[in-house]
Amino acid sequence: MLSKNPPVKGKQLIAGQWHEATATFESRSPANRDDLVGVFPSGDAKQASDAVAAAKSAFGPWRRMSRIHRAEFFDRLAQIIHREIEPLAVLMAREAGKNITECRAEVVEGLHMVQYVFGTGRMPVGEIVASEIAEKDAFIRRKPWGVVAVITPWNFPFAVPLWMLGPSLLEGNTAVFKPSEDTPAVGQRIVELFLEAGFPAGTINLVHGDGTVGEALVRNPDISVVLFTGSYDVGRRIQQISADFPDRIVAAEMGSKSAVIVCDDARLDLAVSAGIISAFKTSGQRCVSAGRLIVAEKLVDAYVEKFVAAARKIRIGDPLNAANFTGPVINETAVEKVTSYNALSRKEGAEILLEGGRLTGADHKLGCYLSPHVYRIKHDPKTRCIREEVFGPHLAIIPFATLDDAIRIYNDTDFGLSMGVITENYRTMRLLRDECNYGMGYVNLPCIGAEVHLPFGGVKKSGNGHPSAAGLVEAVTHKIAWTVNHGLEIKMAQGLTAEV
Ligand code: UN1
Repeated sequence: MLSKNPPVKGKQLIAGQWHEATATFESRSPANRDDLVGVFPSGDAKQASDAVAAAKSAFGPWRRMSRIHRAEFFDRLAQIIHREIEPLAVLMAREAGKNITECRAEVVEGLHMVQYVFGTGRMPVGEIVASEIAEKDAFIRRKPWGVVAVITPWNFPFAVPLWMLGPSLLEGNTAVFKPSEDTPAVGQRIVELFLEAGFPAGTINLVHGDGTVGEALVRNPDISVVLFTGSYDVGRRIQQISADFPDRIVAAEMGSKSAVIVCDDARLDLAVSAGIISAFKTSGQRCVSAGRLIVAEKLVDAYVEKFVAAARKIRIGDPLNAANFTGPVINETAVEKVTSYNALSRKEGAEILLEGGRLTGADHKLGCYLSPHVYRIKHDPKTRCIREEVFGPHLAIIPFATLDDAIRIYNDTDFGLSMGVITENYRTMRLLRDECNYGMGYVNLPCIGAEVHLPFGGVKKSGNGHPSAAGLVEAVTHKIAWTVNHGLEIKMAQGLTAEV
């Protein structure tokens, strides 16, 4: 599938001006390393600081604009995205290696946030609350923080940036966006669309590059909010650096070891589909992907048989062929990581049901293709392969005896992002809902597939509880109490005397 499209020429966008850089890096398709998607500037500390300065000077005029007018830029953006669904999806399939059907769905997911933000512009914002003093009106209002750093991953290179940029800009903040160095072309395209929609210069700035430029952004004292989705290690580092800035908000959505719990009354076919989609859609590279299926002992033999048969049939290949279920993993580092965890599972005593590994046939030899690795293993808290995030097609099936065991096993990781429960029993559903630690729970569904108007985020090492998507308004604004006296004399709350 060597592309005929010429490579994208990457640039930084600072204060509405495109800048080239001398130092560059390449973006190559994980489906075919000979396919050069583009060449991009490796940002440095100077560019990061110029971008923050541009966002800072655009902040005043932008926040003073009517909220409804800010929202109307998103209406124009929505119309542009509608027009661009197919080219954006094709670019994403090349650059991120996700199947074209998933890429289209992701563009639509980003569009949903833009539509949500536009609609929110005319919705009530803040609250009017009672005061102890009859003559006083009291309000809870929201203010934007200032400059937001948006640091995003390659696995959702379109939707996740829009989840973050949408609410940030609607509320009157300005942004510096650093897309993943694995998907800079999609990142740059997003910014081009914002410019076409007429967002004023400096409201959105773009810096390409690796962790060096990300770190320069995070160290900049003029950054008020960092919105981050990515690995636990990077998120933790952002939190540590940000501890020096007492009023800074870091909304970090990090790792996971999500799971689907298949109870003994589950409908088998539904449970198998939920497991396959949760574990292997996007080649297991969603932050919400299931690394574990926790299956009732009574059902596990029948489940394993059907599940493995279905997993064998998964079509892996060219992301631009809609008949394939999934594409490659993102890069060589991912191939190495997943294969080393596959080997670890064997070392840790797993019964291998489907041996995963690199695909090297004619259709796969130029890309980073991996087949699913599935094993059965007894729960043991010391087993690393069932506790650590792998981020690839690597799956443990863990039997459980009682619901208390299922809860214990589910909670026995450092993460808590997403959970699927397959049951027909409302008591079981409620027990697992309340006793497991996660941010997003699904019943008779896979543990992937969130919608933008719901909170998105997790607990423990999965994040600090600041939701992204629609709930992000909590991170990108701060609340103020605003109290107005309509009387001609001063009356104080709590009965405090006002006489002077
Ligand atoms: C992610 O993997 O970082 O819930 C985001 C889902 C998608 C978003 C995933 N809507 O699967």
